[in-house]
Amino acid sequence: MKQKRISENFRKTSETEIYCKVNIDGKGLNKIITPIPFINHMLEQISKHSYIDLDVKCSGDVDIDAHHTVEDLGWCIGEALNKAILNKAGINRFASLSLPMDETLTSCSLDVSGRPWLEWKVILPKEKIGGVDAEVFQEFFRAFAQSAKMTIHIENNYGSNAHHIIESCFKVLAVCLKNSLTIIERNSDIIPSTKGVI
Ligand SMILES: [Mn+2]
Repeated sequence: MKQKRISENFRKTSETEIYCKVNIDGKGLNKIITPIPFINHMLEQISKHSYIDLDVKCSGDVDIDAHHTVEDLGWCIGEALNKAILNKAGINRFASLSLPMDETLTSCSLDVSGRPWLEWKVILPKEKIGGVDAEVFQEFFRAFAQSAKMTIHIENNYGSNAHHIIESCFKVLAVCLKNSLTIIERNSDIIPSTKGVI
């Protein structure tokens, strides 16, 4: 029987305490508990549109600001995902997509490369979104790319509503995760790299 693509992660620092569990071959079920409602809304998007089951329980020093909590969430979820991906045999590996959300269009290209990289071409037209400093969102994606060991390029092509712009970034990442991590059955024992390892 195939090994399940499930993992758990726990991380505790003086700033945050985070537990998360991912199941790549899930149904997009999630239970997200963080001190920041807008971030709950965004993490639910990741789970729902990637079909990755995601449990998150997080507390953090949000009395200072959301920075540590949001960044550490990105790190913790990315790390859990990297563990759950196993040896990457059979996965599509690459995904690229433009995702509309009303007036907004955002593109993501993703490579489950084993090499962390974030290109972030997103300008948010408000200083705060859902009560969170807009600059913190890039930290989430950077930390996620680092610990998930993925190459991720996200570009907001156009749009005017700040909520739509950032939500479309999370949604397009989710769909690219789904597409890149899907296993091609007929090639499920082949690692998609000429190096033989990723
Ligand atoms: Mn929304």
